[in-house]
Amino acid sequence: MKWSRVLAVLCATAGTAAADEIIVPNAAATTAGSGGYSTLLRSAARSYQLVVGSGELGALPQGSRITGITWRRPTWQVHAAWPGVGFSCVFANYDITLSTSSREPGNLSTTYTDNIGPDAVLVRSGPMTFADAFFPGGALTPATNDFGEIVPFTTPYVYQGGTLLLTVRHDGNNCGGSGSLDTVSSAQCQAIGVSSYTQPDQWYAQGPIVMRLTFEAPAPCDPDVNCDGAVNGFDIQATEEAVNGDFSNFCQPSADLNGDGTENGFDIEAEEQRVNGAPC
Ligand SMILES: [Ca+2]
Ligand SMILES: [Ca+2]
Repeated sequence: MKWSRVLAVLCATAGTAAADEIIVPNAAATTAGSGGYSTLLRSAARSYQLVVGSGELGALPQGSRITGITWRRPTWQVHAAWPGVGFSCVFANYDITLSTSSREPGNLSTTYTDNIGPDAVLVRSGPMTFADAFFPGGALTPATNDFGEIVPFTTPYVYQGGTLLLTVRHDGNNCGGSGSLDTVSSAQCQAIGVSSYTQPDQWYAQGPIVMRLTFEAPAPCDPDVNCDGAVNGFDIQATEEAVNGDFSNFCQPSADLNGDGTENGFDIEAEEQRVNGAPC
């Protein structure tokens, strides 16, 4: 293997975005809840919204791509795994939207559409199957249950700082069973919901259901995008090529240099500015 090839491999490995996780509320990582809500796994239609203040999102770097979500069973009493080995619960429509929130925690509108910020992304929609021990059970407070399997997003949401708003709407499941999930309070979190898949108004208070988000942090900023040890016009050229699909001279995992979720001319512009001395 040529040395240049070794360098390229090392560079690529170092820059690969590893999946990371954040538990919200943060305290839930070490604190079991004292209750549970079945809104998200209810047999009948339900909708749910949770706003999270930036104070709970310190471990979610700006520019992170959120790629999945999961929750966990409560522990105020022992709950079995849900839906249980040999069982399967299918929701025909299980729609999850992430966005910023136009309202701070404590100030959500009871009309859920008023709370959704302009950057909303429908991160998944359509049928969702929960089968076997999707959400493990068996633990009792002060222990916590393991989080469930990850519900993957088909379109990631890029977090750009500030509040985060989760909106989940489903039309019920085919198994007739509801599964409750752990709740832990935080002054930075407020949840509301409604007993419908479609009703926009008159949402009422809910407990903040503990969630764990899976995300890919943005690659550390290094303007030497072709990994030749220098920062110059060749890096701009390599960025242009990468934006056009040719990554042969580009050693970072993504050409989304400005972290807006797409690879385009703005990333070439960002690289030009960095080569000319702009801070990363
Ligand atoms: Ca370079
Ligand atoms: Ca970009």
